Amino acid sequence: MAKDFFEIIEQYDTLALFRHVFPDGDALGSQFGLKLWLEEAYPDKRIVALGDNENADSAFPISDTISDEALKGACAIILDTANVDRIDDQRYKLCDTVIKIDHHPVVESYGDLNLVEEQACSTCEVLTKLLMGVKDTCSKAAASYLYCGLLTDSQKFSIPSVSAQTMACAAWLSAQGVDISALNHQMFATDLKSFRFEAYLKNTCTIIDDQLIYKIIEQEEYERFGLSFIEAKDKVNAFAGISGIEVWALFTRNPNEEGHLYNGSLRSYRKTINDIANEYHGGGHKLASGVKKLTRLDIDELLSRLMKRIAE
Ligand SMILES: [Mn+2]
Repeated sequence: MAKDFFEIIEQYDTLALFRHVFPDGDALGSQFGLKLWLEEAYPDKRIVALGDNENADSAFPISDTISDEALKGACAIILDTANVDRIDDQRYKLCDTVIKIDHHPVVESYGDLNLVEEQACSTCEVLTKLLMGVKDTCSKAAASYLYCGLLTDSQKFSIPSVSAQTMACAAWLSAQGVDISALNHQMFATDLKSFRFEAYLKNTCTIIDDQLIYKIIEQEEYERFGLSFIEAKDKVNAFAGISGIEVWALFTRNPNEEGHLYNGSLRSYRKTINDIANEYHGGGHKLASGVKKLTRLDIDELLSRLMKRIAE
C-alpha cells in the first residue's frame, strides 16, 4: 500500500489535499500533518491544503488557494472522507489521479488508490502508520497535527477502536516532540459560552428509561448562548460518560436547511447505530453517527428505533 502511494505521488509536481465538509480534528490534522510531511520530503513539489475556512477550527492554518488550471494534472489526496458528496471542494474532479485515505466504513471506493483501514480509530492513525514506515522521524509540527487527529477521533484514547496500533502511532508522534498536555488543552478546553450552553443542555434534556438521553435544540436557544448552528450541534458529548446510558443524541435546528429541519448527532456506548442513521439521511461510525433533514416526527420515530436497539 505504502509503495503504491509513493509511486503515484512521486509522478506529480502538484499535490492537492482535500478534507470533508465541516472538518473535525481528524480531517484537519491529517490534512495539515500530511502537508507538512510532504513539504519536508518533497521541497520541490507544490502542496496545497484546500477547503472552506468558515467552519474550520482556528487552531489549524487557513487553507491554500489554487486555480482550476493548476489542479488539472495534479494528484488529489482526500482525507477522512467516506463519500464524494462530503469532499470539501468538488474541484477534486479536475485532478488527474485521486487517492483516498480514510478509516470510515467503506461506502464508496472513489479513489484510483484507496488506503482505507476501517479498524483504525482515525485517519491520522492510518497516515502515521504509513509515514513512520518511511522515515524514522518527522518534524514536531507535522507530528503535532497528526496527534490532534488521533486524540480527537479517539476521544482521548477512550473508545473501542483504540488499539495497540493507535498507541504505537501515538508513541511515535510523541517521540517527535509533541507537547501532549498543550494539545489536550488546545483541543478540549471549553470556552465559557460553551460551558454555559452545556449546563443548559444537561438541565433541559430528556432521559428515556434511564438508558437514552436526548435534547432537541431550537435556533433561538443556541443563539441565546452566542453559539452558531455548527458550534451547537457539536455539543452532543455533554451527555457522554454517564453510567447506564446506552445512547445519547442531540438534534439541532438547521437554519440553512429549507424548511428548517433538524440535524442530529448520535452516540452510543456499545450498540451499533450507524445502520439506523443510514436510514435518516446520515451515517458514520458504528458508535458515532450523524443524521440530517429530520422533522419532529422523524425524531420521534428515530428515538423509538434507538430504544428498540438498546433492548436487543
Ligand atoms: Mn476521522
